[in-house]
Amino acid sequence: MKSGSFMLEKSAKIFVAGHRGLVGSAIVRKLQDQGFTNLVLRTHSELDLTSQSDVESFFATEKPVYVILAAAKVGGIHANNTYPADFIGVNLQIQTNVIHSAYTHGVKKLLFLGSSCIYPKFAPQPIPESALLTGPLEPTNEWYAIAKIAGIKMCQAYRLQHQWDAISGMPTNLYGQNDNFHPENSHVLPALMRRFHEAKANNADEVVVWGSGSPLREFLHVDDLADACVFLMDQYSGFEHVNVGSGVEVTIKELAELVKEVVGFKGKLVWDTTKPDGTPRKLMDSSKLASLGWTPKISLKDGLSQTYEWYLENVVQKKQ
Ligand code: GFB
Repeated sequence: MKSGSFMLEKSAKIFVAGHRGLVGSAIVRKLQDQGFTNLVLRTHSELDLTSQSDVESFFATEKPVYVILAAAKVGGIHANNTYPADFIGVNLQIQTNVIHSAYTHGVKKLLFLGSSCIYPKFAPQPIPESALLTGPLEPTNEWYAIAKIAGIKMCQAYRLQHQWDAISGMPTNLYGQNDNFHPENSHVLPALMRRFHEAKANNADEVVVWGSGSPLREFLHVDDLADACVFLMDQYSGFEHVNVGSGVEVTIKELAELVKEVVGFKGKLVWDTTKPDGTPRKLMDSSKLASLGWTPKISLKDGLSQTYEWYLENVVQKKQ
């Protein structure tokens, strides 16, 4: 199957798994903006994706035509390190159930989403798709990474054996509305946004930031990722997974300064070096996606401001 051989019909029944999360909710917004009218959505309490029998009967009854698999157990460096069993077990269950049932029940095409942590800790930078399985993983997130690698391989195996159109997209570190702002278990960007906001509200003098500040991270706004997902569903039908990055990386120190500025906190930063740094750098090589014709649009500065506005309206005001 070649790239560009596919066009999504606006009335096609599309199951977006994980539609309440950061990624799934952005994909739903994007599909609705683009005029897709037949989305199938299930909350966690309506459909437990870790249950093989529930997922089987959902597919048998609903018979979606396309699937975007954005449901996953996700979290930042601390959560990954603290709940390794959940990160490998829940993710393997969800993706195995959804991919297998989607194939069995005649889904035309499935998009599986992973993460940049699938790559070796010391992969060449920027990281090309071909770096997969070329070296040891970063220990703080190897459980999650192994699950995601299994998902990519499952899509590839079903394509090889059954000529089934399952593709994989590997986003870099994401942020945006509907993110998890938990103080310990979230990713760095929402964690810092909340900490700076609360420090400002409480007139605190300082904010604690984890690690050394030197790791580099690439950040992509989730609305850009959602746009890339629809693009891939529409345009790409290849064997290899596709990196989805912004090409823009900052040190954690630079990120902390940027978030501090957006929030308007005037105090100082204190570095807690007892906390892990994780991978030193993970900049995606997204040239394959660029060569297919997709590039991101939202700058980190704009994305941060939008996310803070959303946080103020949807998290802070709702608590009051
Ligand atoms: O975002 P984060 O948790 O994920 O951490 P990873 C990125 C960097 O920010 C690390 C530092 O160097 C952290 O030490 N950091 C500083 C903080 N302050 C904080 C804080 O308050 N909270 C957090 N969370 N970090 C995750 C993986 O790795 O990235 C997942 O564990 C997934 O599996 C995800 O792949 C995209 O980029 O290190």
